[in-house]
Amino acid sequence: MPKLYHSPQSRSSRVISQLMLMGKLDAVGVIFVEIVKNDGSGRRDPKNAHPEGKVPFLITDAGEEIRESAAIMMYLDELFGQPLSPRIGTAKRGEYLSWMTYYGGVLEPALVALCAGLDHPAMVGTFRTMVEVAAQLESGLKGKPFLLGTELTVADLIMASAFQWAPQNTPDVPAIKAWVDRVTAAMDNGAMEEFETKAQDVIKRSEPA
Ligand SMILES: N[C@@H](CCC(=O)N[C@@H](CS)C(=O)NCC(=O)O)C(=O)O
Repeated sequence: MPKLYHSPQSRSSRVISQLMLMGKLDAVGVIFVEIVKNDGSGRRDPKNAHPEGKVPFLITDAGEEIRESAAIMMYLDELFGQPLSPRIGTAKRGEYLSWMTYYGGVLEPALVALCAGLDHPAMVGTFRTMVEVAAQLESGLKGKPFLLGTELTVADLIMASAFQWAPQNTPDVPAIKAWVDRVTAAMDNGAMEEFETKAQDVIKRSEPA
């Protein structure tokens, strides 16, 4: 059984949402770990196998280590028969891969720069800003409910997660707001809340005295 290192209300939560949507949460061993938060609270958990103490982190049945949310989410989708992505080799797979890597390669840096109040020519030249990200999203969503068309995919889960955490950063574009709401509505939010509460309890109980 693959092992997933998870910390509640973090970037690994979207992997849990994905597993729930695929009905495969029981097929993965989830290990709850603490992480250091941006405000300095928390701690690096010695249980966490991630080389930098981050989450998510996945160890496959073959013992291979996978880091980065996009890689983990694509791996799990493929492992369980691709219920949440266009089949490999078919139309739209390229578009799917583009959004998956656009998330970590463009959206996250642009969003972090915005949150940090960073306006540097090297950052803008390399990644652009959330203004361009919003324009790309708006054009990508034109005439369709989800990024790839009528079906929700892992690309929607990872791209929308940025705005589910920090709704104040959602671009003020009706089509983007409606899409984030649609992705949220497709998720099992009740089960997710219950799972995160349980994870928090387990972590609290295992904290060093
Ligand atoms: N690019 C990575 C980022 C992972 C990441 O930074 N995760 C945060 C949780 S939201 C973390 O583990 N922080 C703990 C730390 O930086 O020590 C991914 O998407 O998987």
